[in-house]
Amino acid sequence: MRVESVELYRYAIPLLVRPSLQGAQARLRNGLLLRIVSERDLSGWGEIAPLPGFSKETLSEAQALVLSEALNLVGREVPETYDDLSREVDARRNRISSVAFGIELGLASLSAGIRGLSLAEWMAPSARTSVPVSALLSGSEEEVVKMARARLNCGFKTFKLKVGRSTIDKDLETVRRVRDAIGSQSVLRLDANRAWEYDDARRFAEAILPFDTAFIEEPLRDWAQLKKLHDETSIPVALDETVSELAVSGGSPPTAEDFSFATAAILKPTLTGGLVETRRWADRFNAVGVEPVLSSSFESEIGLSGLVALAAAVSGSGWAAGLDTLRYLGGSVLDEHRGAESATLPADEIPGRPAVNMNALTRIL
Ligand code: OSB
Ligand code: MG
Repeated sequence: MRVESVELYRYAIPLLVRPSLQGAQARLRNGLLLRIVSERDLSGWGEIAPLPGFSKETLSEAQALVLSEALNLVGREVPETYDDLSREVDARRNRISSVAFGIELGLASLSAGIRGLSLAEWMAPSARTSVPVSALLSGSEEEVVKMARARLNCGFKTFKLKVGRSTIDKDLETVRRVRDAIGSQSVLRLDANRAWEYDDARRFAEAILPFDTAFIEEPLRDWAQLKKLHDETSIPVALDETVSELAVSGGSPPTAEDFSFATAAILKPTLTGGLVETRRWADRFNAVGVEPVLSSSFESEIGLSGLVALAAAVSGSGWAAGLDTLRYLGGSVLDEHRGAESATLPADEIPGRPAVNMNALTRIL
């Protein structure tokens, strides 16, 4: 089956959260949707949405590359299997992360749809059929405590709280109140987005030990001190920004093995080289005992469907994925906003014709 045509659309949706202190100040989430159409009028959708403050590339850089690459797809054979896609990726190593993700997702969805398979099953026959999601808590102390209770009542069992945006003492009080709200049976994760110098991180790490946190993402401004912090305090740490940096840096950067002291590695395919490369990172981390945790970069429903599938394909142990982000978008690219409140996302849907709201999009190709 060959690719007959490609279409490219732009969206802009209000973003209701600030992903990091240093990062995006933007109030709009801007991105591109790619539709790859094959013979028999079947299609696969992909999403290209660099996240300002986290992505290396800008949206206009990504757009220029997608325009040329998308036109190259026309007339080409749709990859039959995941291994075919993986070989194609090897043949073009120079792609930028968000573009790799979007094109691979479009091709993978098209191929899965042609074969009547869910995207997760197309990627891995042993994939799970649904993915548990971690509730993302962001906002003022009162807001996150209220949100934690509401999410607990929706069935969420894992919670991730952003820290490092206030004083350490205020953060500690928020952690205490959130732990109190979710009870001792829930899993609590923290994310500091590299907020602290070593001494502050160490003080925080020692003070939160009684709250039984599963891990803290990126407590330190300098990743090179993570192991020392872990060794001195025994706090479980997770990598996030560090993985994205490794994934897009040249030369001979540290490898997954250098981080075997970590509990988890947060993997965001829009930032870590696309679907195929991210799955390789998941395998590398799994091999050294670091749990891969798939996570979103505030993509729309189209990108999120790919993240759910990849999470279902790689996370054998069933840890919750960081995919509770639709709720922070003040709009949708689909006719109706759906699934934003559920603690588990289905991974067994066959990619068909997503109900994309064409009125919300601007066509550029
Ligand atoms: O810091 O983990 C982050 C999304 C975009 C950019 C950075 C981050 C995030 C998330 C995603 O927090 C949600 C999650 O991981 O639960
Ligand atoms: Mg993080």
